[in-house]
Amino acid sequence: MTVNDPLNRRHFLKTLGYSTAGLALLSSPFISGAWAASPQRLFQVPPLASGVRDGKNISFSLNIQQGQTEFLNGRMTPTLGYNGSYLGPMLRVRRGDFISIKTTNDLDVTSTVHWHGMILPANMDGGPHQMIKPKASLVSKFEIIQPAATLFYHSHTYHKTAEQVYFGLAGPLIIDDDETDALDIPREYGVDDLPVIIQDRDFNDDGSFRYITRMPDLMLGKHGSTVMVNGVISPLLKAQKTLLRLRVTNASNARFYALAFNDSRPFQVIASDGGMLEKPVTVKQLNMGPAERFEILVDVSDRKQVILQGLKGAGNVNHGPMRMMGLDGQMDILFIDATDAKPSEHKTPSRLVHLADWSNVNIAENRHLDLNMSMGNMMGGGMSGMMGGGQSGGGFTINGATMDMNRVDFRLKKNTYEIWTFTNNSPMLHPMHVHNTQFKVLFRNGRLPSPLESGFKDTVVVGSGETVKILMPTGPYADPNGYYMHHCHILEHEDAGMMGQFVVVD
Ligand SMILES: [Cu+2]
Repeated sequence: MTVNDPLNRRHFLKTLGYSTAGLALLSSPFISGAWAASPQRLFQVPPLASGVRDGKNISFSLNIQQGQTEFLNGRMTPTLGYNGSYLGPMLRVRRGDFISIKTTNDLDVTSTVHWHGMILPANMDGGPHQMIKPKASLVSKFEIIQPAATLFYHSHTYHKTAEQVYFGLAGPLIIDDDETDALDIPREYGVDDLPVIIQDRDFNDDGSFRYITRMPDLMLGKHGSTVMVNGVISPLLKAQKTLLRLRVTNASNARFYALAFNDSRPFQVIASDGGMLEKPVTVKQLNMGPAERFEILVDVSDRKQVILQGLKGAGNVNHGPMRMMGLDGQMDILFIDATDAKPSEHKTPSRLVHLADWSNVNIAENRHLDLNMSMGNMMGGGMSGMMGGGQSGGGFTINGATMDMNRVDFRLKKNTYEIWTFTNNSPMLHPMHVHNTQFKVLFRNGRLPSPLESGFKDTVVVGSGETVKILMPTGPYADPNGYYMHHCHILEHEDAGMMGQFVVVD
């Protein structure tokens, strides 16, 4: 169900107490304006987690729990969340902090919590080797040694990541630092500095989430026809300031977005996955794969009403036979009404931060990662084969293999740099994520990457037929028995085995 669906819109309006009799004549009875579709609910800011701070030590508690969430008026959706019924609180930390997070699993199934984008010891990474059994707790302790950035955390449970994230196990995390604090950009949380966590979902008639029901949900990863921001379907943000900093996180299982405003206004991209760019990049459209983050500045000083949309044709939705599956369509993601916005005290700076020059670093190792899918295995193994990955051969492979918890694919040396070359021989795009690092994209098909890929990244989209080279620091932590993951962040692909493991040694 989407807000663009006129029948549902009628339902929304009724539940809001509006008469729907003259609906066809009303451009937007919700607020004044000329929007073709109406937002149903207000934008929600994820609550800040109440950490206990003692100098540079800060501790948090997370509870993995089941709940019910009312996304649709009058219908409850069974969901999962951290410290709430759906998603999790904002964890806000500072470079130089020593953080300690105690996560308790109140579910009756095993789960994990992975710190996506964080440079940290392998045994604190929260991947499939750090399972939290039902009713058990796990403490993650690490130092924040990387620049200000918008990260996130989510379940990384072996073969269950996609399902657990879909039902709600993800949450936002912000790192602050002095360099970014010194910039003249919006930074008032919940006022002009806003997390925008984008997810797509499908609903059954009873309000429950519809998850995997057919082969394409596994092949392409689960796509939903309803889009949510911070757990609210296509919400309305009443802008308080005329310059907004949106920390956009694509926390969808599989959907790619081509973000643009409905009036095609330009906006500035100021940060990618791992932190600030050197200078803002002005765009009218921003493509995002699953797990990618971009911070954008949006000027709404014209005090108009605009819609952040996902344009048609993004990512894998038009892939071959999947074209007929109805996964594609324009989505109204976030409605922004700037009518009452107060003048911002900030403006878009011409320069942001200085990024270290890695052009002369020594390369300790070159590695090649061949991304592929094997149709034969997929057909033979069917749904269960793909779900099971591993033993059946699975469908999606890295260097011909699917994930094996007992196999180490790469052995990296700590405090070095490596070049990884991803070659995608499959017919789909894959957003490839590497744990414990923030890398730079060196080349895309032999060419320099776009300015949007000039900053720190932990996830890079590799299109069908593309070759992407990244330059990756291996980080300061060594542990021959601690496993980090590298994988496709289409979560159904990850669960189907498109994942490998590496260790970092002295
Ligand atoms: Cu993939």
